[in-house]
Amino acid sequence: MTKILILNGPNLNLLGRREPGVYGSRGFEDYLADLRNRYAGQVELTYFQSNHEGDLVDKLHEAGFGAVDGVVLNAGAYTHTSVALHDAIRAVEVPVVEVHISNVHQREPFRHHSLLSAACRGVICGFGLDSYRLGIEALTGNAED
Ligand code: CA2
Repeated sequence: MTKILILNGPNLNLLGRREPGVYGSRGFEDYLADLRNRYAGQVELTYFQSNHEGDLVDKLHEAGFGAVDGVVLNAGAYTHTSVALHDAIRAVEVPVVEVHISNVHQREPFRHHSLLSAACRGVICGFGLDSYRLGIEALTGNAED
């Protein structure tokens, strides 16, 4: 069974409770239950969220040397600031797909640049929570090269 870690960064614990116009009205744990049902028997999904940059780096290290087959990462605002996460993504041995719920390119200019994209296998943004499913599809080989 393919193992995938979904890693969420700062403030994503607030999904469904604030800013529904940008991020939708569903909490992540609720969506995760649907994803687990969808991939039952095929993909084992583990989930971790933190508001702390170092915790996200630690989790990438823990997962990224064979504990999982790939990582779907929404680093939240750290996407735009974190050299530490860039370095961690480069350091680990498993592919990391960067995802965003919103289309960051339609938003404020400071969201247009990602420090992580160059280190990631690919980037998916703007499809709401479905961005995570698309990230899983990419990692499980359902997306073509
Ligand atoms: O669109 C995305 O997924 C983002 O990664 C979300 C980040 C933002 O800083 C990125 O530029 C784009 C912010 C996540 C904050 O999530 C909230 C959820 C509910 C209420 C408030 C914030």
